[in-house]
Amino acid sequence: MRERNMPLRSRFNYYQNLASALAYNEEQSDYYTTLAGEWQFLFLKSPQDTPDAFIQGAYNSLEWDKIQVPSQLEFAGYGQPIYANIDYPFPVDPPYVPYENPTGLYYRKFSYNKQLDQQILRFDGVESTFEVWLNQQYLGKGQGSRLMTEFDISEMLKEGENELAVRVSKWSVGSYLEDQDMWWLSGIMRDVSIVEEGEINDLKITPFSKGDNWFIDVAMSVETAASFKSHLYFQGERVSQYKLGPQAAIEVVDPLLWNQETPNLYCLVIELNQELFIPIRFGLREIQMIDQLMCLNGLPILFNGVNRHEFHPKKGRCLSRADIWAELCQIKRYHINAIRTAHYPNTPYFYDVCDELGLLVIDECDIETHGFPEETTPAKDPFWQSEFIARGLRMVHRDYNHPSIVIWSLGNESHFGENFVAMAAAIRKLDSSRLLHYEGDRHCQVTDMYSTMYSSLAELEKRASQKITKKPHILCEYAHAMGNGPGNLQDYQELFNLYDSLQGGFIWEWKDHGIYNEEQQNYLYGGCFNESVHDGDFVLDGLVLPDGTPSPGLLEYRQVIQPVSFHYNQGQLLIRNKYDHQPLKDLRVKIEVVTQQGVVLTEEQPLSLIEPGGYSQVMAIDCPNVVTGYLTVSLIVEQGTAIFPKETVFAQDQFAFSSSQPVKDELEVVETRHDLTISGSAFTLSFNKNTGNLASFVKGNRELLASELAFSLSRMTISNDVEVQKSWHDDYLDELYTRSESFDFVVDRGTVILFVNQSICPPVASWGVKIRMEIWVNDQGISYQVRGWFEGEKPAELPRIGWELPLLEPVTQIAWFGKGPGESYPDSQQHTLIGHYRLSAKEWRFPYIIPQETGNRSEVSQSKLSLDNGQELLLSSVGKFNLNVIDLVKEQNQRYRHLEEKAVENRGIRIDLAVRGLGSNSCGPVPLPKDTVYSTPFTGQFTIA
Ligand code: IPT
Repeated sequence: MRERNMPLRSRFNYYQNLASALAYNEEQSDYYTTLAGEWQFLFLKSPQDTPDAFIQGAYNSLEWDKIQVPSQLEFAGYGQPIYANIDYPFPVDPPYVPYENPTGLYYRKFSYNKQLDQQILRFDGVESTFEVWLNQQYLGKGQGSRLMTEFDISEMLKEGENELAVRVSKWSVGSYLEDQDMWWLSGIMRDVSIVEEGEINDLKITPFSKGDNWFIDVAMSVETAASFKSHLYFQGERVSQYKLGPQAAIEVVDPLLWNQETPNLYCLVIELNQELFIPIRFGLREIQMIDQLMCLNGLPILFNGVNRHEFHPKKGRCLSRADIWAELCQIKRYHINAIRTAHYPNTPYFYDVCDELGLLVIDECDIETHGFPEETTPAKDPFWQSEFIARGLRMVHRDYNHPSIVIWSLGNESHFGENFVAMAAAIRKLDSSRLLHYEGDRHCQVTDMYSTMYSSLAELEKRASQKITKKPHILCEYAHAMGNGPGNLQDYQELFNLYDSLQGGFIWEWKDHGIYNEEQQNYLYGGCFNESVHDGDFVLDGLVLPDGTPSPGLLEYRQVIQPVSFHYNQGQLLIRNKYDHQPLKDLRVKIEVVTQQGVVLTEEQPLSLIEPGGYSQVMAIDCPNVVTGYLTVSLIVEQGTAIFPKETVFAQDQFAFSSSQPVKDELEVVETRHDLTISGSAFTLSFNKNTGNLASFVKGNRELLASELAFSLSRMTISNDVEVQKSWHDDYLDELYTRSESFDFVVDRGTVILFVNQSICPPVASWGVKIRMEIWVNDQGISYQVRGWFEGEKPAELPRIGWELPLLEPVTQIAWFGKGPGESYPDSQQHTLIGHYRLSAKEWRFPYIIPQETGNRSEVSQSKLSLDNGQELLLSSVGKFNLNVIDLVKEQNQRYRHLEEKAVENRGIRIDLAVRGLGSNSCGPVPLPKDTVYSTPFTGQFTIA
């Protein structure tokens, strides 16, 4: 018997005219006939029980049930679903499967009138194996549940009535490669169709650029060397015409590029004899490794992704076009920009929608052998090699033309071995324009990125800061969304933002796979079908319920990945567009201030277009009678789209609000290579662009600073620092070097907002602190908003976290609102009370006989420091800080214990976010964990004026 399986190729369609070609919906093609609908059906316990009449083609002698195609048998009432994560629910005895093997015999008649020379019978997905007979003749078999199988039926298809019979079995040798964590289901669950074709059998488009010019390579598989008329369309308009041979490279003039934010799609329509048209959509984009980062058109990608299974609570993996469209619009609405097709190639229409909406796709092959131990894993067994390669090539051939696919994934949870090496080589040979992924390739032997699952924040931070892998790192799965959760999304996102090499991740997973139970009106999970092997509710681990209802976890994800950042300080608001390509437009700003008394201000204003990466103007928020409250800023959609309906809250944030004086003063800003100088009527200050620190602050024509306002971690040790002092000394905590990693600023009339990233490290070691600062300068002062992270082999505990402000003149008087009047530390402050205090610098410290740290005042929110020359310095915070006035000379000499008594003291001010407790470790325990300062991420806010 000759099998009629077609060679591998991309999936495309012929159309009867240009208009239908451009509509890009195969259902509108005269050369596409779906065989979906009602079929005759017989359910058997095993393929071995197949009646002879079926094999002989005596279909009329059988008593048939009915079934819809496509559908899943278990959802149509035939057999039971089984939910198992890792274990195979049948004996692991490859390549055999048990006699008990739920099997469906499908049969239908259809009438057909041939129009063209070639007819192909196409199956988009059948779980897990099938054989086909057309008009009593055997066509061949199919395997690889989520891959396309095509048969050339040109010779066997008859004019008029035809008979098609298909035998589908749930278990097959292929099932050993399909052990994904999901329901085991079966049946013809994707479309079956007949497509008619002209002489072009395959068509591939590969975009590429040279400088600013963009081209596409067009490769056609055609028997003659004919050339074809072709038309290039963009948004329904024809932009050029070409005459193309089987291999051609053509330039796309005035190119508009494709990316996840602005998914500009072109359509090339090849015309054959004015009567056949093949449209292929493509996007101008290149995926490349640049400086060890995965880049799309030159810009590093940050995957804010989800793993998505195809699942519907009433249909299993059999999704309609409408289901897919709605689900992907929802995914985009939550600002998710990427999908890993966990863990198999999806139904073809999925990729059309991703191309159109702008979703980056990791297309994953239908291979998972989780239930095998490492020693016997199929990845290492030559028996399976050809099937590994075939599955990889079938995926890449089928999906080649989709711009949304940026990465091919070899599969999931199948250990590693030669078969993956061979598969990767075969894929690379076929397509070098995408990157390769496989999490099981722990040493990146064949993959372009290091990929892990569920890595802890500490693990990620360690790998990134110590540059353990040369290749970029993604989390192909993280944040397990089972039940209530996941937590820490903000922390992951901050790490992704902090380290270039962390290129984001894919939450596990999009949707709960609960099966809807009509009778009880609830959802069923593993074990509910009396499966002997099952994994219970582990199948309910999505960001949305089975019906798509968003969980709080999804709301959290949307918040931490929203493409807008809001910046607020003392009555002024700035909005930033974090998109790389897409402007923010058609949005209005809604402002609301709420206090204990209720909402005291609601205001809306239009938002002018903000370019990608750009900022709004600084907006003044005037709410005069409010002392403290909360400000909520929302961007509301004005012009609805399929993704964002009108009035959707596009992005939102909230800030502690305190009313302030309106900014009046115009500022003058001068930037040089080294400095940024800002002058107002009352002050001039400058930042050192190399360190990112405030380097000069001139008030009333006199300089205040002796040197830069710098981040610091050390203090003089106290008698109770017995256990920690040696390591702190060895860690050079008092000798930090500050480097500015980036220094950007926005000037808007009376306000300058600086965005400064710093890297701060001691000598000898390679640990350090990463600081992200937002500094607002206006006539009210210099206001810092800071976030910081420690990286590398950092000390676990620290004396303090804060800043030191070295002054030219000594401090003479200190007035403050906070705890006092005496000094206080986290574990010794019961004797102090919040109040307004004033002390002279002489009274500030306690005269311990051995000089040591003293003088901290906690929970300070305001302070006025008077200097010897009569100048004043004001410190304040909407939160609270620790304040100290120190003797810089003594502090700086402590390392070598050369305690020189100098005449001038009190020249340093500390603004600390955290200080360590005292403990009694000179002869007793160290401070309690709650009073210990750990090298964990921190945030803070303070204003200097
Ligand atoms: C990981 C699987 O890849 C995924 O399919 C799913 O099972 C997920 O876990 C948990 O829900 S594998 C796991 C061993 C990390």
